[in-house]
Amino acid sequence: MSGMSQDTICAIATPVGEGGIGIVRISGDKAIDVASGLVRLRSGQPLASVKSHALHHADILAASDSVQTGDSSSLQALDEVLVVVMRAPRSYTAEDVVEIHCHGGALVLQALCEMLMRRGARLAEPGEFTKRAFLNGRLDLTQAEAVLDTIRAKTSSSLKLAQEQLRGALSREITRMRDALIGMLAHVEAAIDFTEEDITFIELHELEAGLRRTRAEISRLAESCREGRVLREGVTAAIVGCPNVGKSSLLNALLRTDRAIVTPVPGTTRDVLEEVLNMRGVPVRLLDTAGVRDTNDQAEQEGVRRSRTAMEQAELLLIVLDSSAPLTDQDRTLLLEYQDKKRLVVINKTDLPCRLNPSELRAPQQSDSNWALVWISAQTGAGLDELRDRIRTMILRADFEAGEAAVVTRLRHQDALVKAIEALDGAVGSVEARLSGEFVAMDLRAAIDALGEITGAVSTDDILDRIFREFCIGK
Ligand SMILES: Nc1nc2c(ncn2[C@@H]2O[C@H](COP(=O)(O)OP(=O)(O)OP(=O)(O)O)[C@@H](O)[C@H]2O)c(=O)[nH]1
Ligand SMILES: [Mg+2]
Repeated sequence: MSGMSQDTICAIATPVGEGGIGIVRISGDKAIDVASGLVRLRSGQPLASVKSHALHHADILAASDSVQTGDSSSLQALDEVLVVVMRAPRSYTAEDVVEIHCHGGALVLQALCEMLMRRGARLAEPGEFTKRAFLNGRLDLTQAEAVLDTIRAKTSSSLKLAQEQLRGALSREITRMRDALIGMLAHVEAAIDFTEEDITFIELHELEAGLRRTRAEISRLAESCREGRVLREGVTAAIVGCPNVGKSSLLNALLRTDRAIVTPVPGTTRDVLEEVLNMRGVPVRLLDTAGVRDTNDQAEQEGVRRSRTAMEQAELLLIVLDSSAPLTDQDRTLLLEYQDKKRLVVINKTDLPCRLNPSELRAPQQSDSNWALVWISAQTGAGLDELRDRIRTMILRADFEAGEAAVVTRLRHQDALVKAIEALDGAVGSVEARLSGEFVAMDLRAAIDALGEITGAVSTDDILDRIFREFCIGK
């Protein structure tokens, strides 16, 4: 991998399709050289001598390959552009970078990239610009991941979290804990070398306290992973219930559009409909499903089967009941299912006279935080604000605020933290058992490496490939 970073790479950095501007990005030792054959500055200056980090007005000249006269009359203007040169190390990749800002159209950008490749650049792999930024020490791995999270953020809370991480909040925390462990390892190793009397009691005592303190800090950070992932990835919530209770009406009311078909005929919805919405800062993937009932209609049977699949996928079920009718056996069955999931019972149609007996709707346990009940009218909008609040509190800890403390947002981070915790447990065990310092040192090293994997202080090609594969080309 490191050999490849000698290559000069290029890619279209903006989305495909029509746009006001489209940007082609070139990075590497030969970036300026590769670009200068195609870019003719209006000022007449050669590209190699222009001021760094400034925009220059230019034309892209497309030469047919056979014409090598260098005579500008045989060259054709491909587009009028702005060019910026960012000399190493003050660029995103810390290499020489040239960005060419064209008019945004697929053809121009494609043609430009092809010409750059003919002049010796190579098409960048997904995430390769960011990977170079990492390999050249501009970003650590958590920051590289935060670049992707910023691009993908769906709510302002997820964006805030990504920005905190990009500014290094998580790396600082990890590095601080890792440094503490490295300090302890140095003491243990010194004691091993100084063999005649092994480690003294007071040192052991301090060591054990230090190990326990760092273990507690790591475990607190690991606990933030659920919240972090909810904000980064969102959660899936399925709207389920018997036919005609108002599931599709609820989806429409939450989205404030007529997304789903609503009719007074039971069995209207067949396919699962999916929409993402921002629920008080949490991205929620909302699934509207077919009403569950026994039916002979084949299409409806398939719809019910899909509802089941949606219920299994979802972390949260919004179980909709119709308050204007008594509970049905089907309702009762549904209320008893999926007790391992978070369940919010939504009693709809409160604008109509109530014929439902609420005493039948006891929570499995009154204190269960995975169960709640709200009364709403999808038609008038009554109770929808409370519903939104409930959804948020069911999926995020009440006191959780993005950007207050370092937060872990990926399973990759959490897996590494768990590895570190297990290693520290081993180290504490060895200290307690008064085993040789070698054992303590071995576990300490494992914990230090696990933390290092998060920031990239310790990394393998395999880890890097997995991370950067998720990126798009041009980032
Ligand atoms: N009065 C009143 N009627 C409602 C309310 N919500 C839905 N309805 C009506 O109930 C009927 C069924 O609504 P839908 O949203 O299609 O119900 P559904 O649960 O999606 O039904 P299926 O897709 O057939 O399972 C429609 O006539 C709606 O107008 C409400 O809050 N109040
Ligand atoms: Mg429906």
